[in-house]
Amino acid sequence: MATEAASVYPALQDRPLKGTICLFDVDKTLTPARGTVTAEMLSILSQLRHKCAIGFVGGSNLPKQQEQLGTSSINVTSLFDFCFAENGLIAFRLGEPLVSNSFIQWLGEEKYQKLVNFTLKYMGNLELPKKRGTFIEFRNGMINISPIGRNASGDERREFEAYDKVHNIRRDLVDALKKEFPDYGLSYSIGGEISFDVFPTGWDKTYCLQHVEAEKEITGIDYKTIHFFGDKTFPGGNDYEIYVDPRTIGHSVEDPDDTIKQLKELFKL
Ligand code: M1P
Repeated sequence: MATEAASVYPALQDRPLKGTICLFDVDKTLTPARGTVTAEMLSILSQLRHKCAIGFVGGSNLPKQQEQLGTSSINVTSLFDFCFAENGLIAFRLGEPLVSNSFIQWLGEEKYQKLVNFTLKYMGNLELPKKRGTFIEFRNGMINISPIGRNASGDERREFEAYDKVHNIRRDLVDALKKEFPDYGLSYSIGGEISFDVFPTGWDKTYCLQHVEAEKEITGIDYKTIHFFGDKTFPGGNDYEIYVDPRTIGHSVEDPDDTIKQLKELFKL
């Protein structure tokens, strides 16, 4: 179904800006934080897709991107040429899955359990205004750690985020993990409101660029112009590495309205 939907667009090699691709972060770039995409944004993306290739690269896993960008009848993988969930560890090209990579295989069970046990003990000693459930989410390419728990409601999320700004709960836990496991080769990224991601160093959003570069071998398209749009482009933000990567042209956005504004100016939409 996803491949059928993609067929209403010109083939990648027939787009007017053939060597250009636009990659987008999801939260606060295409949608409000953990919110859903607007019809206006979908329309702009569709217009852009007639000119060049488009893709998203999000830290979250694919089910969340499906919730935020797709609908019950529209598969998110049909809306973009390239879909990169978990920074590209889970990837789709024209609706078809690409090779994925595994955090647990990379780290190994023994080290993983040490990391989990340390984290759960640390969080067990925290006093917070509220705690909910799912404190560690095990994903394919990373783990996501949340001191309040991923089951927090919208209001509870905002309350935690405000509390964290004052008490630095996430920053201190990241520091403790770095100190405890200095030789694990892991990176820590505070990309959202209530959690942070943990993944092997190098498996940040630049990971997805290898799939973009591989297009040379598939259709011969050399994506020489790779635009990236994201809101967390500052050092420490989860868009930083790809934003400053020499292979991309980085665009920092305030929110989805700003993304639309910048796209209209850049591509005359
Ligand atoms: O896309 C940014 C982040 O979105 C979520 O963060 P939070 O739940 O803390 O707002 C998570 O899915 C996280 O993995 C992701 O990096």
